[in-house]
Amino acid sequence: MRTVPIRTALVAAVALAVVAGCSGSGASPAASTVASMTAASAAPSAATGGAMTIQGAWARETPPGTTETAVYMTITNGTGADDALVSASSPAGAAGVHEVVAVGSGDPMASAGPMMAMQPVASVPIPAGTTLELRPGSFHIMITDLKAPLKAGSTIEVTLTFQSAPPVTVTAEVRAA
Ligand SMILES: [Cu+2]
Repeated sequence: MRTVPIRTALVAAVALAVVAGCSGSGASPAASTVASMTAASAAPSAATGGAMTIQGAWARETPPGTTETAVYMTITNGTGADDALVSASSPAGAAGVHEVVAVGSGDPMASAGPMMAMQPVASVPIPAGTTLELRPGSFHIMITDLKAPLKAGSTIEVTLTFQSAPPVTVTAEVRAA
């Protein structure tokens, strides 16, 4: 497994993908999920609130002419029960949960690493007591068809829907990135 090159490619690919948009990524039916979920274990003290705790929510400022962005945050499951992030919504545009995957065969003769693409994901597990990190190169909330450009310093609201826990609405700070 060529995990190191993939990790490097992830960062670069996402930066490119955000600029170029990812509307074409849905046309990759042969995409194989190589990027694996990394739900880091949360400190026990973070799981005593009895609820989903969202921290550090931010959205990427949109370059001129772009009508989509990605939103990142950490979600800690303090409900005491296994759960999953299943969908997202936002008054700013059309929101969905995305993952970053490697596409292609991973041909060892190829000089370049696997190509990265984004695609919708139906559900992201968040076991009890763990923290799911939505970050560049991994899971994120994608917002397409933005009604207005996002300027750094402004905010947007995003509502997360879980399999079991009640929905949570967070305010994401727009940052230049
Ligand atoms: Cu995306």
